[in-house]
Amino acid sequence: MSNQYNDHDTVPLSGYDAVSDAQMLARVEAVRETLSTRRTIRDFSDRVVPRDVIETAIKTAGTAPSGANHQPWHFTAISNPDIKRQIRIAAEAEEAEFYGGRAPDEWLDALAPLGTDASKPFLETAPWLIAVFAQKRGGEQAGQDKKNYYVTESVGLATGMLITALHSAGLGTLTHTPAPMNFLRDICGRPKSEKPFVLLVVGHPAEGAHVPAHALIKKTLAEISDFLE
Ligand code: IYR
Repeated sequence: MSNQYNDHDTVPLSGYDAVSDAQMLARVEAVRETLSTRRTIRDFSDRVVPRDVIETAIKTAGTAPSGANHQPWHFTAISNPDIKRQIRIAAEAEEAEFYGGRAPDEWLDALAPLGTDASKPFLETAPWLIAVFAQKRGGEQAGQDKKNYYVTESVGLATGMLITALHSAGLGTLTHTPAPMNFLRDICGRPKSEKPFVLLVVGHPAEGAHVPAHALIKKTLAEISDFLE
């Protein structure tokens, strides 16, 4: 092991202060309120976002739980206009095929209320794109080549935390998934062993941005949960 710990070493848990039931409820309600205003944004401002905000959001994502703590993710943050343009061109080519016949009617029907099409100008307008890659092999330390576990679950959890961090900072995001996304691996110079997971578009919402009204409607607590007490 090349870290400072031996196998089975433990350290005292920190970061969990004793919290009353009332405080707990107030805290979780505050988080619910913050996250309930998150909307998927497709209309971005070109306002510059400082790199250290993006770095801190990625660091936050990097604290996500993962199979055997292998942290099977890589984040490529792109603000370079030439690279954003390359990504837009490649994504729009995929989307043109998708909307032009590859997608089954049922899928296109499901997307109709969103009003999306093959045009993706936000890939150039937004100040940052974050390409998230999933690593089939890796390990607890960078540069290792061991089998990773629960890769999709782990990268999904990290991406959720990334979106949460960016929203908490006041930024808008779009979880963009042109399919297939292999072009991202080539443009970002990532190895074949990594699978593009999602392309996150990040920036301030454009002034006067609109979002689909129907997506405000969320399933109720009773519809998404049950309690076996
Ligand atoms: N990737 C396409 C299509 C698309 C698919 C789903 I599922 C969405 O929720 C939204 C869009 C696009 O980005 O337009």
